[in-house]
Amino acid sequence: MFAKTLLVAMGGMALASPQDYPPTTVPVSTLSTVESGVLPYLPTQTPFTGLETIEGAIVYDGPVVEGFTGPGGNASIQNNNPAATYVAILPSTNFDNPTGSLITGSITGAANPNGTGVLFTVNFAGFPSDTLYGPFVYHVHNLPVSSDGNCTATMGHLDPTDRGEYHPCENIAPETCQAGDLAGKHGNITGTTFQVSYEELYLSTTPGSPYFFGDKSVVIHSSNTTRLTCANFTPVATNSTSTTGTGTTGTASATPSSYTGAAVKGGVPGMFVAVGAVLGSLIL
Ligand SMILES: [Cu+2]
Repeated sequence: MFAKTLLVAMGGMALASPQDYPPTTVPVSTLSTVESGVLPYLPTQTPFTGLETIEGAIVYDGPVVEGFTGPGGNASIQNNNPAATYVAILPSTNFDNPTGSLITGSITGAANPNGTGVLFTVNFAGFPSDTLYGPFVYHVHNLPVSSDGNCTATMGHLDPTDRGEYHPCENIAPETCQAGDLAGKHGNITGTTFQVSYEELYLSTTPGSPYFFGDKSVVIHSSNTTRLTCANFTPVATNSTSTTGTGTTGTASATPSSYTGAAVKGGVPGMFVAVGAVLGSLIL
């Protein structure tokens, strides 16, 4: 409720520019894994100044800074990934989507047979107007979706190098991006259906690795950072040969198809559009 209230409130005010971010006059501090990707540096004041967040994410785009990394430096290429496949199947009810268009589909990540990186297959459908609500982006988030389907519970992006998301990811230098920023590295979602496959070098199928995605979640956002829908990655049976992302093989199961009482679910289409227009393109 707080996040949504903040979002609505911001629609009616001028957006101030961050003044001192990233901070240059204080020692860099690394946040915990759960919080990394929300704010890459500890704020020096409470409440934060010049830095707004919605649903745990920075909402202002900073400038592109070539080669910018967090205190953890570049992400490392993930070698020796064990054979494993994980799929996240979107639930039949979207978490917070007032657009009237149900987003469905799945994303599958399988260890590259050569052990380096992960091969992802994305099959999403049902996106509403890109003009009104896009561009849509998606990320691997730090925590699983809660049992009630609440996408906010997934916190920020998987970000083992604590890069943060104030400065946009440069897709020509994916090692500098947040490991979980799949849209930043491989492209935003375009069109009503979205099907793409790619090799992602900076995620791991090794449980316990800071780059491991198999126990985490995927979140799809609209342009104003709203978390439209989300799903947990779950393991696909190791004897399965399917990596097509159809979500019909193996032992994978979808997150609960229905839920009630999501804490920040709400909003109306008119408000959604108005706020989205004000906020413009944002980093989620
Ligand atoms: Cu996200």
